[in-house]
Amino acid sequence: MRSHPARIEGRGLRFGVVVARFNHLVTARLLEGCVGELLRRGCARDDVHVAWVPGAFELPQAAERLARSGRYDAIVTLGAVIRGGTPHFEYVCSGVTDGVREAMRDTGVPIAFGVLTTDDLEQAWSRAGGSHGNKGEEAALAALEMVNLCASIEKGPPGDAA
Ligand code: INI
Repeated sequence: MRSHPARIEGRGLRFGVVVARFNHLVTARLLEGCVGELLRRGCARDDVHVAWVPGAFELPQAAERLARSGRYDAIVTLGAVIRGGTPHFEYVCSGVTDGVREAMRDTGVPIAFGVLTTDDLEQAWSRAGGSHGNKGEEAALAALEMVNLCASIEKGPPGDAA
């Protein structure tokens, strides 16, 4: 049996990061976490390109454009959808989750989902650098792992002669 290694290595890779301006105090912290993780893993600062969009609903379109440009090894989407008193929350949540999934499926480029969907602001804060970590960092790690896995799948697992 041979395994594809789970590698979290960013050297030489280029990332597009799309971040929603809505709830920007939260999303700025997700962005900080995401970029920090990419740099810690060896990415060059100039190889991380950030695009802001109005809200989470717009993330899929920008993510798809970045993916289709051919300039990036992976994309990270960052947003914070916080439940209000109306069904709007559900529409934005399903729009962004379906949209990001479809963009990844249609382009074949790894697109990490760093979008918080929480009942209140407190839950969002705790996941943007608080007691529940920083989901921006987690999304960066997922993107890094998927890029490396896709590359390994292309060339075969280590030691494979075929
Ligand atoms: N966008 C968010 O990113 N988070 C939210 O919590 C949110 N709420 O609650 O409405 C939100 N709405 C805006 C939406 O993403 C679009 O930008 C807007 O509908 C214009 O298309």
